[in-house]
Amino acid sequence: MPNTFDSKETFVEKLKETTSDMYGRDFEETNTIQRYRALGSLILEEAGVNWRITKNAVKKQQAKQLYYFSMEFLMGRLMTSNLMNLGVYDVVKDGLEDLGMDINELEELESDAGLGNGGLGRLAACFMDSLASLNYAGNGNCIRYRYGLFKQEIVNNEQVELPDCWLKYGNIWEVWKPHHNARVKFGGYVDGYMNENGKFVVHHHPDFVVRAVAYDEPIIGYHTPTTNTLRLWDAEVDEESVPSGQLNKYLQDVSALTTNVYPDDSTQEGKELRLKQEYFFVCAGIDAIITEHLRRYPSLDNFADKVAIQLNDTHPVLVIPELMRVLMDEYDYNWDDAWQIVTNTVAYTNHTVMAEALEKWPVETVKKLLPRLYMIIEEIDRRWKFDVDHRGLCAIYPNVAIIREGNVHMANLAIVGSHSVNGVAALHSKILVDDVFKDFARIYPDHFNNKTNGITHRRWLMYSNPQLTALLDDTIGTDYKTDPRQLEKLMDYVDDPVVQQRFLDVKKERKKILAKYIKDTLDIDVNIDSIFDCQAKRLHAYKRQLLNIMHVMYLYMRMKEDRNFRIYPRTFIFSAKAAPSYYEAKEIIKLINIVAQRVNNDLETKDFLRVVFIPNYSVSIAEILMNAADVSEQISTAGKEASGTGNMKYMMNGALTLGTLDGANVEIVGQVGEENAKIFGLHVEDINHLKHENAYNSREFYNQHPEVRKVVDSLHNGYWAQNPDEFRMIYNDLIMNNDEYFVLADFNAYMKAQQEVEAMYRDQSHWAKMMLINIAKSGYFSSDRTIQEYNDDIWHLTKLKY
Ligand code: 26Y
Repeated sequence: MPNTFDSKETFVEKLKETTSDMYGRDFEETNTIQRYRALGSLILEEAGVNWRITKNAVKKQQAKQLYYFSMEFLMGRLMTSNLMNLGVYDVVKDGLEDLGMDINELEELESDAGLGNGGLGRLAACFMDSLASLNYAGNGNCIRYRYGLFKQEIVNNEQVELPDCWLKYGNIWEVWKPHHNARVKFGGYVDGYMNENGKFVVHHHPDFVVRAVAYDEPIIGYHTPTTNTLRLWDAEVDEESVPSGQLNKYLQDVSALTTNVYPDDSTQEGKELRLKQEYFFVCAGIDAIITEHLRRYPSLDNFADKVAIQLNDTHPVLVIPELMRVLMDEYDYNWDDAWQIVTNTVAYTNHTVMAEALEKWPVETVKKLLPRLYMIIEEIDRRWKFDVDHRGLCAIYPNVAIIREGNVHMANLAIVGSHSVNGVAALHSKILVDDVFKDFARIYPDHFNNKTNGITHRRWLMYSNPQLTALLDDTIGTDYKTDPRQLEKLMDYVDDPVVQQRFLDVKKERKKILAKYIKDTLDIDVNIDSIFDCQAKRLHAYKRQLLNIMHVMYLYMRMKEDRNFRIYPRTFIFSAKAAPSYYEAKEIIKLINIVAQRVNNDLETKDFLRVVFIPNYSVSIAEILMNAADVSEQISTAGKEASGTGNMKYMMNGALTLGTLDGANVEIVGQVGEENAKIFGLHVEDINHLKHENAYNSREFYNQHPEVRKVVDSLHNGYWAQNPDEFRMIYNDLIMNNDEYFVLADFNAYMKAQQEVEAMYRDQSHWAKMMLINIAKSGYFSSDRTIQEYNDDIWHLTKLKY
């Protein structure tokens, strides 16, 4: 029998039949949602074949597997990526056309899986794609949140949060696995006794027990059979554990565990629910790994040879005490042997140096919710203290303590319990070693390493930018698809005027697509011949969207004052969600929207200046925004952005980086050369110096710089809003609280850099050359390279063979 995707004819037949069978009506009578779901089931069926092949290969080759534990997976949509990775996109597209349907229509029906806040979650998704595409057995482990991060609308210039109902039409990729389940126990108390062998036998009497149930999604590699698994855990009732007379409360508590993504990537709040979520998916994930291991091998002695666990930041750090618990309490290991296994298995990635985002939990909370794990954490800490003392370093112990001043410091636990600690860009990793974790680095210099982030060039170039892909295929062939470093071949063409023009045309095509989206959703006309200047990322003070909008305010005010001052037409595009309780960030969103309204409606300036705030930033919006950009704004305070990954997506699609020497920007400039990016602003050393010497006074700075003063004053003198208190928080942060993120300090340098960008853009041929160089050098930032490095240095998996 021919396969579904062998030809468009077989596909059409199969789709009609499946749709009819699923919905019990003639195909012609079915609606698009039904057809979409039927298509999903066909793809899943196809993936299922490879899923089985992969699982058998893992078994037969006794392959070591990676488990990527992450609280967040920002997968976005999977239809296009799955069809293309399977190599059947054109068959489906043509078949649907024969049925009078447009594939885009079905692609658009899919909701983004927005199970995350931002960079860290999207990184996890890119890693999944690279692992499978490189033939490594790599599994994701997370929570099946019923609602993604909130949906953002802008009402009266302000952010409003609405639920993100991503499961509205179901999730066509998931397979419910009720037989994969685990009991997760919380609260209560622990007792125990010494058995005849002198071993302490532990009994946990929990007061809340839920059942974790697995939903698996196939992760389909690019043109290879390898199909890995992303496992999302749902919480269900445990029928035997309903406290008597408290059914409703119990049901609510179970449900709350998986209701939504904790919508915060900045502030540390003692939210018990988040800690429960963390333990929930850790406990279930470990249980499943152990069960699978024991199905394959006689004992857990070789666990660390067959399993690698990567912690995506500290959110899943409970893996360390949980694995200790299981090994000791359930499989009778002694402490030292268990500790060997745990530390050889686990590795930790840090994604932030912001003090407020380094997780710490009150001892009381941990004790109350996870009494047995707390005992183990205490013992880890006790032995760690002993170890540190033994090294003659008792003076530094307070800096490396796991439990200190009534809190459990999760990063410290992660470092002590891992064999590898990495940052996500060279500069960030250096800051970890020199500053944030310097005392640990003294003790364990070999544990620290860098793994500069990457992005999957399949989604972010090949699938989201087919125009550029076609042109690359034409110009340098297709090797770069499996070996992204081959993009470098484009260097032979950077001076070729014909090639330059064709690339400029592609960029214009992408700008048109974004302009149409802006028109359709916001009813704003933008000029595609203007410079598209984009900043899209979570809203956070350190990312300094404020610096960007203050510069826009400056340009507008200056054009209003001086008829002779006119800029090259520019469209400033913002997109950003703010954590719901992060008021300063929300005020900045309001400021951007108020400025946009004024500027876009001013007949005198609107041919030169447009400001657009695209609501509800998400993976799908990034897919049309990044590749339309001319200028990529990466303007964080130096030392604060661990890496950034948006910067890489822009670069790969030929935008110029306008940035500070922060995160991976440093490496982007390293690749393209200083003349092919625009770097400005204070360096980390400058900022450290200013801080240590107490040498920065933002008020003085404001007094001395008339341009800065004018913009700051406009925040409260009625220029933008009648209410003088509208932007009070922003004003206070800048002037009263000494401008923690050095916005004013970098303002003049930023303004000058922007002028230089404009001058460069005016020379289109030169601009095209820079754009080509950026694309040519972007291969380094493919997550295939990143994953290869993780594997070479940390995981040591062997590629699956078929
Ligand atoms: C503690 C908790 C509330 C929390 C939740 C989410 C803390 C942090 C986060 C998320 C952090 C995050 O997304 N970090 C970003 O990781 C990217 C991938 O490594 C980096 O590129 C980016 O610079 C960093 O901000």
